[in-house]
Amino acid sequence: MAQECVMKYEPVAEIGGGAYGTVYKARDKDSGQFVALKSVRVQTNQDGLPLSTVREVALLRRLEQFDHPNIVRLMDVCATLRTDQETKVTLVFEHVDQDLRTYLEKAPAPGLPNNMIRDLMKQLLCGLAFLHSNRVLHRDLKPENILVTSRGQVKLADFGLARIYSFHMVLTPVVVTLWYRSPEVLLQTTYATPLDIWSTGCIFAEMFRRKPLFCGESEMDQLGKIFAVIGLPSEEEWPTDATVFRQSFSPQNPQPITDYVPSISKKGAELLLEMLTFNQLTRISALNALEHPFFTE
Ligand code: 0RS
Repeated sequence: MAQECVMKYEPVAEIGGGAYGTVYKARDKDSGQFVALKSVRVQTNQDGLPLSTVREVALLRRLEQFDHPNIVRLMDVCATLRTDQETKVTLVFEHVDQDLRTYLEKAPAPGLPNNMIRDLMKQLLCGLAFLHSNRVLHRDLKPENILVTSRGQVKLADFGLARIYSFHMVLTPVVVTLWYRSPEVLLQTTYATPLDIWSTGCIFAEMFRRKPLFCGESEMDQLGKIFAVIGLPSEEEWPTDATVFRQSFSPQNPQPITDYVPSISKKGAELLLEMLTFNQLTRISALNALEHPFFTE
């Protein structure tokens, strides 16, 4: 890692804050180019940075080698010693002007045309298939961290730093959105790549609706809102290691998804239901979703 590269950039504006710390828009003093700087504080000892941090940064750099069109570019990583117990790790990303949340809000009524949704979804799934094929989970996919360039290119941001974050997260309690969280995460059972497909399904629905599909205010409320649409899973489907009792929810049958996403096509509704499948083992994968007839209709 470069020892000191903060001097190379001058901050322009704060882009956002969250559990991870703060992201800044900055200007590269040499090239004049805009970048997005994300700093994370990590605990250090005599041996330097924790191995987990070194591994996560190494993984991000390995992914970078592929130059995937739907992943935000990681341009540089810097480490600055703050005290003998703390190091500031700064990740330097390419800067993208817009996030999907703003992009959807700006779309004139009646919302995004179908072919645009199809194109955005295809790119989102391409980026996700790439991460998953490298055994990387995004874990927190939402419209705020899906970036859209002025040419309509989708780029995934804010992934692959789960272990670096954990130090910072205990220090800065922030409200994290539950709206895109999968049932297996809400039930605190084992999870894997399908968790990102659930989030993608929620985002897919939101592209048509122009408002979120499941707006829960707590984990239980979020699960209740999900089951009100997909139905309460059967006794057999309920994970044996779930920390929440199935009896806590009232029995519900699956509702027609078109009641919630009226403007979706028939093929689109089929794909959406395959993404919003309770059982993570039968939920569609990113690669299979890309093969879905929705993309060729
Ligand atoms: C109203 C909540 C929203 O260029 C944006 C960028 C943007 C970036 C960028 C590049 C690489 C990140 C950002 C990044 C890194 C954590 C992140 C968390 C969320 C998003 C990006 C992250 N508020 C206003 C619009 N907004 C999101 C917040 C934007 C708008 C333009 N360009 N990020 N976020 N990594 N780590």
